[in-house]
Amino acid sequence: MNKQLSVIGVPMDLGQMRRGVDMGPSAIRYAGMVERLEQLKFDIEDLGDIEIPRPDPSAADIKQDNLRNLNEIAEGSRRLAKAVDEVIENKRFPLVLGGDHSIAMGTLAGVSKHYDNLGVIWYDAHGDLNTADSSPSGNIHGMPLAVSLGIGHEKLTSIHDYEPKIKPENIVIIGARSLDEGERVLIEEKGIKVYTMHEVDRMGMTQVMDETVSYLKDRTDGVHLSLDLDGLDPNEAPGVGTPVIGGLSYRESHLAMEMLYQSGMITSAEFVEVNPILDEKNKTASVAVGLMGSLFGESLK
Ligand code: HAR
Ligand code: MN
Ligand code: MN
Ligand code: MN
Repeated sequence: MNKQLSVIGVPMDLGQMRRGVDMGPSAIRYAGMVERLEQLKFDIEDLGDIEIPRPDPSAADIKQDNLRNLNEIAEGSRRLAKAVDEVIENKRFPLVLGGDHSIAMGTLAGVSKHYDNLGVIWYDAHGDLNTADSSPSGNIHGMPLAVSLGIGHEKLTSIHDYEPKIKPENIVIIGARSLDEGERVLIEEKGIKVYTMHEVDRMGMTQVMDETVSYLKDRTDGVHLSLDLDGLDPNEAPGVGTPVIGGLSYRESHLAMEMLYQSGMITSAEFVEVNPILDEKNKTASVAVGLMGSLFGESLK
């Protein structure tokens, strides 16, 4: 694994309605991320936070075309893509801290141009495969995976001047338990690999990760982990804006991260949707840092 790591915070809260998720990067840092990773002998540089434009309260287009804050999110994503691109250019591993999940459009835009076949592990209660037409909310954090496939508003799909960012056959979704009708259609149509909670319950996380790793190993030349903390159960990760009961446990997630470390395949990562205002004593940020420890090679031996 690349031991040179660059951290980028993205205080983005415009992709959804709950305020506070813009403080996610601070909460994760406060939970001891840098110290934890330095113990694992990483060379860490913290690049600080990307500046996110604030919406003009007088503007009429705050929710234009069922795409709330479209222009500000597109601009923030462009800035993030540029920063992530530079990190990889400098041969370092980008670790991105959210912020709501809309930031994945920018992260993937910066990452994917460096690979012919970027794999994506989408660890999430949701599919984030909506478009303006299928979205029940107009919230862009429910759309970044579709956008990265080149499906959605042109202002989003064209971020960083190329599209699509990823191919459907290079995606694995893990932990899904809240999929909208349009998302199910897209999953079926595009043949996207999904391990819902049903599969996790039946097969166990060991088999889910074994299959995920061998599936991606053959077809990809790099793998991005996009981990939405709401993939975990709200009992263990309560500080998220859209909690869904019946989620992955901390232990399952910890095991998944360890198996990804052992696979050696992860080349970039992001941890998103930590909202300290909705949290209990920074529990969710601490869970995120714990999972980073496992992903980056902590072991008991
Ligand atoms: N699917 C719903 C929507 O599009 C809820 C999306 C919630 N999204 C996240 N990201 N928290 O996974 O509005
Ligand atoms: Mn998500
Ligand atoms: Mn989610
Ligand atoms: Mn362990």
